[in-house]
This record gives sequence, C-alpha cells and structure tokens, in this order.
Amino acid sequence: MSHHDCWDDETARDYDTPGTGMFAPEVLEPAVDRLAALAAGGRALEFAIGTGRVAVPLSRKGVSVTGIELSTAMVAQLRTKADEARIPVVIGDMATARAPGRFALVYLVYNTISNLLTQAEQVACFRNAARHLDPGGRFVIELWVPELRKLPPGQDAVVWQTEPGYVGLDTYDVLNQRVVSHHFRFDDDGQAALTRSSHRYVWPTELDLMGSWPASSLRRGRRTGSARRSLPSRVHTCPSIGCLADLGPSGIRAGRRGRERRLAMTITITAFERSPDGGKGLARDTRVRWALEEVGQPYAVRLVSFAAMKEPAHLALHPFGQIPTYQEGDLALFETGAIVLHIAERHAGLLPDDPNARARAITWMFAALNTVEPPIFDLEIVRLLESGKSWFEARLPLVEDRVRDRLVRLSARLGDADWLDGAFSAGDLMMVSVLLRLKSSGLLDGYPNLTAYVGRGEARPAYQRAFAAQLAVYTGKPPAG
Ligand SMILES: N[C@@H](CCC(=O)N[C@@H](CS)C(=O)NCC(=O)O)C(=O)O
Repeated sequence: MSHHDCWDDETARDYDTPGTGMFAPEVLEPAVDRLAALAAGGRALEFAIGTGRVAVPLSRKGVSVTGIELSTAMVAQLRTKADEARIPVVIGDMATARAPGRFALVYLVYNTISNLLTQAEQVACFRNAARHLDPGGRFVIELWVPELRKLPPGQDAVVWQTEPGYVGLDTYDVLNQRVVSHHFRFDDDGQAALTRSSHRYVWPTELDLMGSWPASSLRRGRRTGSARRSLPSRVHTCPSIGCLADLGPSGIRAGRRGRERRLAMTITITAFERSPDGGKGLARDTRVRWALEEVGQPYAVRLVSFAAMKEPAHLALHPFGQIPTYQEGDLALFETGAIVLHIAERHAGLLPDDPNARARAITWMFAALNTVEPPIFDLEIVRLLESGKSWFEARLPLVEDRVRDRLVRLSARLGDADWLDGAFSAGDLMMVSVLLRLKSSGLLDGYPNLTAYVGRGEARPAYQRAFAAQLAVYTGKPPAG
C-alpha cells in the first residue's frame, strides 16, 4: 500500500476527536457492541487498527484484540491508550502482514479497504483475513456505498458535505474505479487547508464476489441486515454497508485443501535437498520463499540434489544448473531477481502503486543483485575456497574493502529510514537477503543502521515463515507454529 505517508505524525496526532465525529458514543458503541457479539468470546484482529478508535473500547469489553497497522505514527498514538501487552500490533500492510495465531473475528472498518487502490490488493486483503480466521470465523467490512448516481452527466465531482468551516467533495475516475476525497477546512480568517485521500470504491456486489473467490478461501460473502445497521459509516453522510463473510468450518477446510491442491499446479520452486549452509537461510530459495510469503501465495518446493541439478531435466529449467527455479503453469523462470520481480508484479504487497516509486523499488532490486551482492559473493569465495592459497592474506583485505565500500554508501543512503525508499518493497527484500550473507563475517557490525535494517527484515513474519520452511528441509522437522 502506498498510503504510508498520509498517516504521518501530524495526522496521527490530530486523528482522535474524543466524544465527537467518529468517536461519538452513538457512533462507536453500537459498532463495538456488534463486534463484541460477533467475536463471541473469541479473539479479534483489527486490520488497520490505527489509533485504536474501535480496538480500545472493544478490548475494554473483554475482547482480546490484536492489530495490524502500516503507520507507526498511528500506533504511537494507540500506545498512549493501551500497551503492547493489552493490544499487540504487527506493523505491516493489512493485505499481507501476518499476526500470530487465529481469530474468531477479523474486522476492517471506516472505509479502510478502499485505501487499497487495486482490486488485486483488495482481494489479497480478503485472502489475508481468511488466513487469520478460525473455522467459522467472520470477516467484517465497513464501507460506504459509492455515490456515483449523484454524479451529473459530464461531471466528475460530487460535493457531499458543506457546513461552516468545511467543504468535502469527491472526484471520481470511473474508468479506473477510483475516487479522491478532498477536504477543505477553513480557519476563522477564511484560510483553507486542504487534505486529500485516494480510494478505490467498491460496490457491495464486488465485495461479495471477493468473499466468494476460492483463492481467498472465503466460502461465501454474505451481507446481513444487522451488520448493515450496526456498522454505519460516518465518513461520508451516505448509506453504508457492513459486509459480513461467514466462514463455515467446512468452507475454510475445503478452502485450505483447495489451496494445497492448487499449489502443486501453480507455483513450484526448487531448493537444495541439503543446503550447504546448514539451514542458515543463505541459499537463494529463501528470498523467493520470502517474496511468496509476503504476498500470501502458497507454493510447493521440489528438492534437488547437486547431481540432479546438472542433469538435463533440471538444466532445461535452469541453464546453469542451479537453484532456485520457479514454475507456474507453463511458465518456468530462473534467477532470483526475475522470480521475485515476477511475484511482485503479479501480487500486491511488494511494489508500490505509484509508477515512479515502483521503478525506484525495482532499481533497488537491481542494485542489490548487481552492485552489492557481487563483492559479497567474491568475499565468500575467497574465504571458502582460497584460504590455503599463497595470495589469500593479500587478497582478503582487498575484497573486504570492496564490500565495505558498498556498505558505507548504502548506510549513508539509508540513514535513519526504516526502508530504502518509503514502505518495505521488493527492493528491501532483495537488499536484506543479500546483506544477510554478511552476517557471520562481522563486516556489518560497523554499520548499526544496516544491522538494524537487516534485523527489521528478519523480524517480518513473512521472512520468519520463509526461514522456518527452509530450515525444516535441513532439520527434517516441520516448522514450528
Ligand atoms: N544469480 C542466481 C544465482 C543462483 C545460485 O548461485 N544458486 C546457488 C544456490 S544459492 C546454486 O545453485 N549453487 C549450486 C551450483 O551453482 O552448482 C540467482 O540469483 O538465482
């Protein structure tokens, strides 16, 4: 999602309006009551938990609430009301981030699904909800009904609210199913401040379809009158719906079986039968697993021995007789850069929507593979294969210096940012994967920001799952959890 920037410190600080607007008791209480009833004593997960407008009162009602949230600024506000022990939050994109455990209820309120600007991302969000739900669990969405019928022919804007000090209008792009909300707020001197937000509007029928797509594992999207009444939108003064998808126990089980069945036919990667790194996750299948985990795509792994990698069957897949390879239907790919880019292009979660930001993220992928990985790889070769050679003592510091030269510049560019260019992207996934190869060398130690950067990558739930899966191949034991 590319809305990271709009939920900044200033927005987060001014977000809460205790007792009024969306925080008014008559707005909040019925919604919280309804959500508590739907959780029915089970755990609840709020996608885009924000400052805890709903989560905090829901947790006060005794419901165990966890959150997923992209904006650290919003979570900082939530933390002034509830600590991590009471309401744990995973920082990440609600379309892909994974919170530990399973939940009776996943909910996504206040029109937030419309912040995902493509259908693919919205579907990924449904799929992510399904992944978190207990059998029989529920996914609740609160969303306004698009006001397209108010759009006069030939015009693309609707003013939906005017009151002293405030004008709100929406501009529609019906071809791309987008709407931009413009909020003009006037101060006492008549000076206006403008804030804007972009949305992908969705009709109830499309939500139902998303809920019924087998890939999302939701058995059937079902809207109910009670959900509609209990979750009125106050974003715009217009009618809204609550879209309630019930997941019957048979539904979710069938869904998971379905996914496993498709898995062998859809995405299969290759990995070492016995990784020479002893399961440290340094073999390059880990980065492909990580990318697949980030976007929530199931995959199968075919293990290959060193001998089999040089056989014609494998060489037909990978001309250089290496791992990993990637097969999806008729498509066979090799080279992790190409594979990760393919995954990122086809599924939401690894590349920003904005074309320039997307191009920059891809640039970082190339930088990781073309500029940073080669000297790191040379260093590995020198250490592994040349330690007994006469030139070893002279060559090692030279190769180390070439690595340091890259690290110095990368560290300077990263500065105190979390990721290389805004939100986490395939560029970071590739860069962290490459830097991880240096972990045991001690060379990263001189660059605390890079060490923290790698740590942030490793802490991502998707990385953890990828790491555990590759380790399980080595140990022969299934991943924990
Ligand atoms: N540039 C390739 C490198 C692939 C590669 O070096 N794979 C290693 C495992 S990490 C391999 O298969 N080594 C065995 C060999 O080359 O025989 C990529 O990124 O996919």
